[in-house]
Amino acid sequence: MGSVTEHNSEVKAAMGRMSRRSFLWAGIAALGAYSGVHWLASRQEDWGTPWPFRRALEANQGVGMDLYRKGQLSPTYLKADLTELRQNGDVGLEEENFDPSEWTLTVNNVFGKDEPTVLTLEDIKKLPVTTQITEMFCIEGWSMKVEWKGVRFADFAAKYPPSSRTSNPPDVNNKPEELVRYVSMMTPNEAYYVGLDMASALHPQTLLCYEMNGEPLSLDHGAPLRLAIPVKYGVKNLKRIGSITYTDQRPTDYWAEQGYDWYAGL
Ligand SMILES: Nc1nc2c(c(=O)[nH]1)N[C@H]1C(S)=C(S)[C@@H](COP(=O)(O)O)O[C@H]1N2
Ligand SMILES: [Mo]
Repeated sequence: MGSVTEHNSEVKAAMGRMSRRSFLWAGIAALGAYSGVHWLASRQEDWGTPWPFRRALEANQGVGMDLYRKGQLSPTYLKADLTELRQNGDVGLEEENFDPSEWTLTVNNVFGKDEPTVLTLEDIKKLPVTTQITEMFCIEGWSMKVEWKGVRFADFAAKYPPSSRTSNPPDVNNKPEELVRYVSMMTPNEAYYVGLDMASALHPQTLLCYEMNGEPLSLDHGAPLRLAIPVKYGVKNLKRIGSITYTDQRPTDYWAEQGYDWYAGL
């Protein structure tokens, strides 16, 4: 934690306002940087403020959009780099008789629709397929490199668009800044939920996934559909997506409610 003492007084003041738990995150981030996650470390420098301290500066909505504008990509890997799968976190996966073949996805606030849009896995699979190998970092201090297969959230949003905040119709590909600013995703039982800034949701590496390492998702990895969002920590990689809601109000978030950074960005 030596580096913490070197931060400027603004950050120190912010630290004073943080919970012990957030402080723990700072330690974990420092540990990550120490163990050679240089990309992570440099990303923090780019943004000026290490992310665990950003909670006090959340008025700065520019963080996510910045990432989007710079076009920064998470590193991608080869099949030879894949690491063993790990399972972690089962909040929202409690239903014992959950049947993925009966599953549907509810999309709220699709542009021009008064009623929720209800989709099946077949509907999702009709969208362009993307495969990528990226690393998922759990805040507990481990990571895994996974081959994810699914559809870009950006492709999904182009087909099922959020509303615009202007009088123009939404243009997901060309004018993402005009869209409502957030996306909420929840498990079917609403026990686990994540809030995402639109820029991170539309990042080209953010995928709605139905396969990991060439196999359909298992139940404990979030079958039949989960989020892979390598610009965020593991906590945001929601398993078993039941609903997607476009909104201009910053959504509630399971771990942010426990005092963690809302962005949880890498
Ligand atoms: N529904 C749900 N999704 C979740 C969690 C959870 O508890 N419930 N935990 C998160 C955390 S903390 C991590 S690190 C990853 C782990 O994904 P994995 O089980 O595929 O390794 O899932 C994320 N998604
Ligand atoms: Mo995690």
